[in-house]
Amino acid sequence: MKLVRRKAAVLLMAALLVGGCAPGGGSGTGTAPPGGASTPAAPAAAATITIKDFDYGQPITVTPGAVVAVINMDSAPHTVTAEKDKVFDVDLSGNGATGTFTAPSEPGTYPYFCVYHPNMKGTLTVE
Ligand SMILES: [Cu+2]
Repeated sequence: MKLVRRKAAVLLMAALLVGGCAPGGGSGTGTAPPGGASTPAAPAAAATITIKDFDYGQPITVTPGAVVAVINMDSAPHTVTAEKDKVFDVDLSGNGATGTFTAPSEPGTYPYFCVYHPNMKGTLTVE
């Protein structure tokens, strides 16, 4: 883990050096970050549910069929399981495990829960 982070730092350094040497840079006023900062990388998740302390956090709203990312910060495993016909169901082991599911294509409100801890409840709104 440490090694990876260090490698990333080195790469970042290299990128910065390259950027610094690029022509046209220098003393410009309010230089925009080098291109691509706003380009969505790959099929990015429309929203993220962060599970922490046995809580799903704020309810989220997404468009039909959107990809929803889930991250489980707890050490315990959790799921995001739709109450209605399990139209979505993702199981996450603990300690930062991530997963994704596809939001239903039908607009509506989708309550979900954790199969391991049924007192955990959240709501996904599709509209
Ligand atoms: Cu749980």
